Amino acid sequence: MSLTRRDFVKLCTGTVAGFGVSQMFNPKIVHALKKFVPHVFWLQGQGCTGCSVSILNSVHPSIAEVLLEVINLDFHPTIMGCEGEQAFEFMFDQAKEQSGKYVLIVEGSVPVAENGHYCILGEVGHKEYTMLDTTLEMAKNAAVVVNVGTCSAYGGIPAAQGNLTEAKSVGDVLAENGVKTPVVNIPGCPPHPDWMVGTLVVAIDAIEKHGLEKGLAEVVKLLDADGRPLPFFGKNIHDNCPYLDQFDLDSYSQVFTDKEKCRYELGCKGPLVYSDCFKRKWNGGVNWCVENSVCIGCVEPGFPDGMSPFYEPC
Ligand code: FSX
Ligand code: SF4
Ligand code: SF4
Repeated sequence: MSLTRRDFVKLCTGTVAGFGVSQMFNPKIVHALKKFVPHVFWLQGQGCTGCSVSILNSVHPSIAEVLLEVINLDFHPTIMGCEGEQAFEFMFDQAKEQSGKYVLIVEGSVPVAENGHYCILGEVGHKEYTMLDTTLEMAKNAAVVVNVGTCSAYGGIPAAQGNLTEAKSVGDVLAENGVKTPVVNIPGCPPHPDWMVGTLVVAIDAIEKHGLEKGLAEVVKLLDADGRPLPFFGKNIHDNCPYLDQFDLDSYSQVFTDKEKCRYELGCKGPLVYSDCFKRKWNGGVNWCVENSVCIGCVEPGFPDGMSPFYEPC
């Protein structure tokens, strides 16, 4: 089976015949991607590790397939066997070898107060590496920086009101320090595994077809003004919600257990939110936030402050 890039984009939106809608990356597609297996380094700053946990729940392809066939994951603080100085040195050595060709994935925001000392990732030869230092060092020679989760994409929870550590998004930190590497944001608190794996698959496919520079330019064309891949974040939740007819009838649930009516009066932020949760759903397609509770707008740049209070209408 051979798929065009258009098919891949359709696949992200769940419209290719023969593939399911949710958790739909068929292993055949992964097997079709053989030539370019990028080296990937995954940094974690201020976050809760939910983004890592979410990608570990990837169903199709399984996380084992992703790690063994799609990417070459050289550094991930939570799941790698190696640790400490040895792991950090390996990361820097590999990054030097793969300069300009590797993918830097960042989870969590970057605190810049006190010269970045609120978040120290490691140490080499008694030199401390803060999240700030490490992100800048690793981003400047990456082919692309992929921010997973709303914290790295937009600041998220660590950058919410209070923000004593001066947490910032990776994009802001790179821009303030003159690092011009292309940035892709995959928000969500946490992001859906399909959004992360799917973006990597689409990027690898584009690079295989067009080469590194042109392939990445193709990926950048798929992004919205907030750096999000449109195939996953191009549609408004409310406009596509199964409860829209209830909203139009002013028929609203007053309690979470009433699953027949629209959740607007319970605080649903669907009208303000762009993502494909209404169709993709979560946990292998079992359910999604609106079915059991409300959408709190976790993929939006203003989250959480701009979506608060969560349980009052917007
Ligand atoms: Fe943030 Fe990742 Fe929210 Fe958590 O660490 S996007 S706090 S779900 O998981 O960065
Ligand atoms: Fe669906 Fe929420 Fe919009 Fe109601 S307010 S239609 S539950 S997205
Ligand atoms: Fe986030 Fe809303 Fe999607 Fe739930 S439904 S994951 S709160 S964007």
